[in-house]
Amino acid sequence: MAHYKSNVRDLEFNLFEVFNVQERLGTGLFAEADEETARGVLSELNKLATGPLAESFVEGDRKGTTYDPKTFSVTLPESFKKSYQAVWDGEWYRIGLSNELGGLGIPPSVTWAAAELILGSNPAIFMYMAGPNFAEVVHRNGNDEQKHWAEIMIERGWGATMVLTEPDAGSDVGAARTKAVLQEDGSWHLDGVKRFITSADQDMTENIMHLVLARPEGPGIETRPGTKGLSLFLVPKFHFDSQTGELGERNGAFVTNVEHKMGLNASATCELTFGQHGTPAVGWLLGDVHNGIAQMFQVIEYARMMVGTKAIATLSTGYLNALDYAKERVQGADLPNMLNKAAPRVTITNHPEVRRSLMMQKAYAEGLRAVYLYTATFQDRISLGEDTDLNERVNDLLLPIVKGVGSERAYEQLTQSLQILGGSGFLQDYPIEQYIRDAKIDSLYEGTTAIQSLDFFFRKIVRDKGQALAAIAGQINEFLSAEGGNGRLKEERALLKQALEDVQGIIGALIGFLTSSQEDPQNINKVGQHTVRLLLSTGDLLIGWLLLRQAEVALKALSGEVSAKDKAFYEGKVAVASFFARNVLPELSASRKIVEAADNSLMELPEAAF
Ligand code: ST9
Ligand code: FAD
Repeated sequence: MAHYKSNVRDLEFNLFEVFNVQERLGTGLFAEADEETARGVLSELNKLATGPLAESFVEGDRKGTTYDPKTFSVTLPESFKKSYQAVWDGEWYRIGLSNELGGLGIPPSVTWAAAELILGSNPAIFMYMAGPNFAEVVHRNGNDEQKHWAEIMIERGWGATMVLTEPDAGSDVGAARTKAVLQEDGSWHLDGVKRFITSADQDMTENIMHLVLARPEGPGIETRPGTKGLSLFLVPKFHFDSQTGELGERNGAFVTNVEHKMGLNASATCELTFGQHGTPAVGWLLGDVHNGIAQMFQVIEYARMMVGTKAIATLSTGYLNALDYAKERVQGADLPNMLNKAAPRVTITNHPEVRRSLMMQKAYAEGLRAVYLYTATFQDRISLGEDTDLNERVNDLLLPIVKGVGSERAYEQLTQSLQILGGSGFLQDYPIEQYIRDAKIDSLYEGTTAIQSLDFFFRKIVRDKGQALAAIAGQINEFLSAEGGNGRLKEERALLKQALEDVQGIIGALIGFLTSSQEDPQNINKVGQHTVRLLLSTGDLLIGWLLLRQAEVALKALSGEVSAKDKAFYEGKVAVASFFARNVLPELSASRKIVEAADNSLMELPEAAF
């Protein structure tokens, strides 16, 4: 049986019972979609994800990609290509597109819920499907001719890449040296070596459009350092007819190496060399404007949401695989009978430590799912033009949480999923070891966790002057004062209130260090020691809050008639919210104390003492 265990019930619960996405269906850009359409998308895609897509997950890992240095080309296992074709033939790439480019007119929240199914089943497939989504960015920013190229990219099913990283420019994108030299005909010749480029070659699409950051050179062009001196160029693998898309000569962007990785082996991670193998690498400036980093961030924002959702999808299937195993595995007697050597042996779900671990996995898997879908509801509102300024700020604030917290907690909890299987978890007979290897990358690419945390504090809180943060704190306070849940969740609400105060306390302390750094510049290092702690603490606060919101909905449902299956589902919701509030939220008080007591001894220690 295929490895993937999806959770469509929980996706639908979030969409239609908690966030009430149906209220926006049938309006504006979503005029053509209703609840039935949305449920239909999830149900159809779920069949594909748990079947044909999941089937090549293992072979994609064990066989991986094959690189031929003579032809600079990458090939993929046949089974993997078959899975990719299945999702392409179903035209599922359309769900992420705007109506103008052939999208299905469903809201981002439903799109991301659907994306979870592919990302949990076979994430590399999703990544190879970047073409249409990246075409959307080309269309949004391009000149008229490039807008047509975007349509060609979608019609002809081309692949696409985002090309930033170089050996000496990883987190520090602004250190990039690849240059683009202006030619007389208005095109540019790129020269340089990029590394770690996802999907830079494959044998599934006839062409690949590389979206490349490079430093422009030419008459009248001022060379500027850092990210602001980078422009975005469109560099196709094959030249093509601008009108029809018919392929022409090979362009001079060649894959010169493919990395051997810990996981995600079906996804080709390539060194991409421009203009150094006898053929010029010809590119075109996107939109005829030198605004590369801002244009690339339109891709990055999408990709960061994707990476967080991928991590969370993997944690969810990891947890559900562990749960199934635990329900079957018989080992030892239960604790009250531990001294009775003749006591009946029980399934391991009867051991408190196994239960504790399973409940923690459930809390993070379901809590983080709620976080990314909550984030997507702001994207829904932006699409409908509702209070766009504030909703964009809130979406921006939440992205590093989806990406940074999603990836860190998923990896951490996946090791707990493996633990539930005992020694069997270490074997390739079960999918969890692959999940762990495949998910580790999520805290690294698209900006490491440290980078997410700096973005969160300096850009999304300080530069935003706390507007987005205040909007979310306002929603949490509203929840706290609403007194729902029939008085059942009183203690948990008190814990949530304390958690909110603790996160606000952490932020207050960090802002204090930042302010005092105007007098003593070293004080900013106190901030830098604790931004990851802040990011993770805010993630726990949001998870705690959203699980309690879910519990309130569940309690309401339980007060009426429900099927036996739904009864168990809703009881699980109440239990997991209460568990998280009691077992995790109190830890935020300790984090606050640690941050408030921060000093710079760590930074003053000589390197030799490490
Ligand atoms: C990578 C790819 O790792 C990994 C895999 C990709 C796979 C893609 C696949 C996609 C799949 C799609 C499939 C769809 C299928 C659909 C089917 C549906 C079912 N927000 O702070 P400053 C901008 S790629 C927005 O001074 P520094 C802004 O313009 C490599 N914009 O930065 C700003 O100007 P201003 C990823 C932001 O100190 C300007 O940058 N690499 C943001 O110069 C300068 O800002 C990384 O992510 C933001 N948050 O540079 C690098 N931040 O201020 C990580 C900045 O005027 N490093 N801007 O507005 C960083 O992010 C650094 O912080 C830095 C610092 C480079 C930005
Ligand atoms: P470094 O930047 O050298 O970081 C090393 C360590 O230092 C990290 O722990 C980091 O958090 C920390 N650090 C660095 N700077 C700071 C700072 N200012 N403050 C605090 N800590 C800091 N790139 C692309 O352009 N396109 C792709 O498609 C792509 N796909 C990838 C696929 C894979 C499998 C991999 C491994 C990478 C991919 N990347 C891609 C590159 C990826 O985005 C970078 O690896 C990532 O941004 C980190 O850069 P780095 O590896 O150079 O690490």
